Amino acid sequence: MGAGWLTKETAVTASPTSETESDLDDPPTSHSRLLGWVRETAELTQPDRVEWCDGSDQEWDRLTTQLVAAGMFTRLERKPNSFWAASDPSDVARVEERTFICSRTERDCGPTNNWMHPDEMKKIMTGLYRGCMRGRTMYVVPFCMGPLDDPNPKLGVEITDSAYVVCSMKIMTRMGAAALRKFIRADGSEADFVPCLHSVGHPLDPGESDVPWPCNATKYISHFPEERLIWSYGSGYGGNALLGKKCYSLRIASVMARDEGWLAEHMLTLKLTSPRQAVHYIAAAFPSGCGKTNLAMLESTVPGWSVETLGDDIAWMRFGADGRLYAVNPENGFFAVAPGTSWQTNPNAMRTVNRGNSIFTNVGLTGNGDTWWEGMEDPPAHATSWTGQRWTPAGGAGGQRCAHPNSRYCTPMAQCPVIANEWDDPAGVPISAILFGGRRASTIPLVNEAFDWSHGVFLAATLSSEKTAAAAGSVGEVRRDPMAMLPFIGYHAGDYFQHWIDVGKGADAGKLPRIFFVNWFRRGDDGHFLWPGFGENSRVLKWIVERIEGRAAAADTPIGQVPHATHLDLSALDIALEDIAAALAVNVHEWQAELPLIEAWFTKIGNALPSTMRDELDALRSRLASPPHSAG
Ligand code: OXD
Ligand code: MN
Repeated sequence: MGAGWLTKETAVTASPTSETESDLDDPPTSHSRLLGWVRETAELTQPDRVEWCDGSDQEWDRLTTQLVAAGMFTRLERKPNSFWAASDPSDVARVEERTFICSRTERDCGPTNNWMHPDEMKKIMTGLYRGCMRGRTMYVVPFCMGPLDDPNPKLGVEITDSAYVVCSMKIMTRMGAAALRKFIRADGSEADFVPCLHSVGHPLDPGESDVPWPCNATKYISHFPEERLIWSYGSGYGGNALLGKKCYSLRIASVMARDEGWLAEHMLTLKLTSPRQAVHYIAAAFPSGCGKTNLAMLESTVPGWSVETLGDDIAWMRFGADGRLYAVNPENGFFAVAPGTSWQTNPNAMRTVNRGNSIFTNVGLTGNGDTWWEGMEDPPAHATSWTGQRWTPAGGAGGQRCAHPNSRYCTPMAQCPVIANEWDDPAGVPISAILFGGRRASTIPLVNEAFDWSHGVFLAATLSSEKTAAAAGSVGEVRRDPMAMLPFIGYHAGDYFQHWIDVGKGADAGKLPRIFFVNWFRRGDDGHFLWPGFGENSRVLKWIVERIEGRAAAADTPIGQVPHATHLDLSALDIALEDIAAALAVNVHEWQAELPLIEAWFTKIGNALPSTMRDELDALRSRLASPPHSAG
């Protein structure tokens, strides 16, 4: 044990592996800020041992074996190197009401986030962290968001007491020794990094046995934007615990992006190739649980058009030297909603997870050692549900589900069969179009092109969607979710809208991505979906690309440029034309009913609402008062 790593009272009680001992005697970096923070954290949290994670396959094997022995993981017989886990039923989703932006002033946090003064939050959480790792291992997990070859890599270190988190971080980020090497720059100076402290908040007394999913009823997911610091306590699940994802790559990165003139967004990125071999890169923002992964891996139903994947959740977009906006996906894996994923809806996701090396949380476990969830083909005769009960296709006790609606698969991007070659290129890909979309049963047409950048920012800033199970709380309620970033903007939403406007103002308008709004989820009067979605969305992508290339028609409506059914390629699509027309309809009365809701939303944003957004709302109101002929 290296002097100073742990206090005397917290001497190692278990017998660590020889690598672990040498890690502690001889920490694998000379980065003084990192070493100081690791030492302080160990003193505060009092773990039994400290382990530096190197991200190796041996480390994965050792930790997954330990997790199987501890009862948290079950090794899957039918998928290589893959594991099933079930969380505590109280720890199944991001906890938005326990997520805080601790900017120095409440003003900078804005009306859409929870705020607490950083000093107050640190006092509360320091109290919670004191001794919180007793009886456990403290893992030090260096990681990089985005390609390791980036000349200016975005580094982080997660300190966590959860081996489940370590294994998940190996999938989701460039984690371990390769990332740690970037902490000392070529000139010998120390690189910046985002410290991310995580504890499940479940210390163990001597002799106390662990529970399969340790967590704590008290939860805090706290961000200190000025310090670029993240503290999380009490949850082991998803975005609450894998701190490189929502906490770093969206909430903290959105603040970095504001300060440095770029965009950190909740967007998938895909590569679309036309039969003429023209390549377009498209970024698309949808709220959690609205099919980003399905769109990112779509199998086109239009002959000759193909989609390759670059990312399914987050895009960082910066201007290149040529004035175009380039996107990089900071992640290394997919952490995607499992239910609804099937050979029919997303065959490429099925192929990706079948290659193994994956962690499944809160899905069903079949009798033959495979996974199953609602929406997948071929239900097993019986399974263990995510709550550990016997489940059969007739339903479990009380009709319970096999998989939790927010159950997830966590799987490496590199093994996706349609991953684009450019996925690990630090230069990113030039974006031709940005799509925004929500889940709305009415009002919003299948596709709509914004008149220009500022109108596009208005459409995005007023995006609305029915809530899904990705966040704890009521499902189905319509809420405004600007740019699909409501839970992820790390500062004042009004300032964020202004930042989007400024990004457009500073750019060459001809080189900016065109902005489109889509809604795959519109329903007819009897409740049926008007548009089949999934692979058929390629028809909408085709129209979008042809618009960009100046080859597709649209009608001017009060809300933007919307195709008629005849403007879309509907060949070999067996759907009633009335349904397509209804999916595309712009009903003035529905939009008039939307105006007071947008007003109320803007009132909530308050004084920081950019005047451009008010001007756009006034312009919409007057266009609705005298609609062009084509709108109904
Ligand atoms: C996610 C989410 O996990 O948005 O991607 O909740
Ligand atoms: Mn997401």
